[in-house]
Amino acid sequence: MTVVQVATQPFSDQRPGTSGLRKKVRQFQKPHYLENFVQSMFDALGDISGKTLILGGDGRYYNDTAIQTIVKMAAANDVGKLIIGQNGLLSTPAASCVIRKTHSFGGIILSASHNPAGADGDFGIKFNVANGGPAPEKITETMYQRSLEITQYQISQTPDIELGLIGEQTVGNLQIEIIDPVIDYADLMASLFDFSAIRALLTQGQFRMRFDAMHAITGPYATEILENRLGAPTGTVMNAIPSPDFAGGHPDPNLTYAEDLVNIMFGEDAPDFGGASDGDGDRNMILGKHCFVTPSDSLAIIAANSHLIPAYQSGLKGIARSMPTSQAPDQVARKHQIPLYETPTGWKFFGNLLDAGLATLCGEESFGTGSDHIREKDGLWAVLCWLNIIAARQQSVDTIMTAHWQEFGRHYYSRHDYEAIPTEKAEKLMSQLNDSLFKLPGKICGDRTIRYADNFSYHDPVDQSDTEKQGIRIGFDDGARIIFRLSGTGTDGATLRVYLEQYADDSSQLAFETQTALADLIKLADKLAHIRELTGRNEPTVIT
Ligand code: G16
Repeated sequence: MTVVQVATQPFSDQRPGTSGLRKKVRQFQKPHYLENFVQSMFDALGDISGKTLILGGDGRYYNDTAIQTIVKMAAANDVGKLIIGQNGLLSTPAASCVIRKTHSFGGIILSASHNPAGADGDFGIKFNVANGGPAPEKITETMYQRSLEITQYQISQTPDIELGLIGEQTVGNLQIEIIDPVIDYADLMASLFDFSAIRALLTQGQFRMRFDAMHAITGPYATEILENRLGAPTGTVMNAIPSPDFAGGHPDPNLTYAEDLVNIMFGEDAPDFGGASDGDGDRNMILGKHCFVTPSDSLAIIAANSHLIPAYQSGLKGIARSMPTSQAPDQVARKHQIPLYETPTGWKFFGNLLDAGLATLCGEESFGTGSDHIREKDGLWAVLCWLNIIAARQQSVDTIMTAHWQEFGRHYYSRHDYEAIPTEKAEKLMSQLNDSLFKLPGKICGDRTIRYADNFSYHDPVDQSDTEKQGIRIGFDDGARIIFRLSGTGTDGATLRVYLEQYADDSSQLAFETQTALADLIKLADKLAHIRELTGRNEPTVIT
């Protein structure tokens, strides 16, 4: 095997964001761009010689090209073995599952999540560590620092490998194993849930469901689990064939982008249950007949009903949620007398809590829910949680959700996104707001008084690390909150996210339309942050 050292120059924009390095495909296609980052990653990981890594992605445009490059670089950098999903496919949760099952050193996952794909779309690369979870910031920061000083990378001059061929191959001393991307994950799901109760629900009564794979990675996983193993009728999984550009769509499972499923679930003769997942299979959306479950409520409801799911029957150690996620799960934690952890946005912050056995369930408002079964959020797992709960309770989504609000109160919740704002404008808005925080506590705003205003910082109880400036929180005396932060996953300018939350526990106050219930807070958010004035935008781009 011939290894060449290729001279290169650093790129200044390779700092990983909330979840790895995400850029336009065109950026990744620039000469040396991908190679520089991969070499920086290998260098930052220390001694990788002889180690086993998992490799796969969501199948988007450039996935297979990037895999062939990474294989050649892994061979040149003395990696011992690569375990690769057939045709280069592995959903993010499946990659996490396989890293853990094979006790690998880590894994390289190629995905830009729900961001659109294709030649003009986005691409991404992230590294997951041995626990199966996203690399913590100290590692991603080392990768970035390395990327700023890199002068050469190593690559082998070898033919492309056969990505379609299950079994073993070699590239020099590097062993390659191509695996079925679905089986290990499907087996793990079968070990967590009451598959016979779900099978009975899906095959023996009137219950009907649809799952929207949005032409992305979960098609094969959902077909195997829901149709083949659980007996749901063929066609239950829609948009099931993954395509490199997600059929031109935007596989973000929310009310705006999962339009096909939303039309079915809010249409005439709607099925009883609808679920969807995103580009790489870690996000989820849960719908009932003519109703939508917010991700924050979904986490709270799964937690409150977790005793019905075999894997969680013996109780939860704790619940963790990201700071902007609504406080609905806090109510459940309080009642069940288990700890509730509030972390910064980013699944990587849950890893330590899960590893240390402090939390069992985790969730984020950004359509992410998961548990200690892996170290990523998991779209199909969330769908199976709901199916298991419905099978056990024999009640509709709507009935379960309404009963939950009656018991715990309702957290009206919405996120307003202002996408593709020029970065300087977004930064100015955040810094002005930040500078005004000290004078906000005690301020009266209509019927409410501001109780606290700060920029969230997190102290990790396991590794004692501190993470600062994770979003501006303004909390009111009635439990309402407005949160402002800039997204760490966008690829076009800056995205301002405004999170709005209001609590109601009076049974006459539980059935309002969400945006109506939040109307006062929406106005207040604009007043406090001068959104219209500073961004020139009159309304959000996306409301979830
Ligand atoms: C990623 C992270 C999540 C985070 C989300 C949104 O999700 O894994 O933890 O909540 O981005 O982050 P931001 O608000 O910074 O854009 P995914 O599904 O895109 O990998």
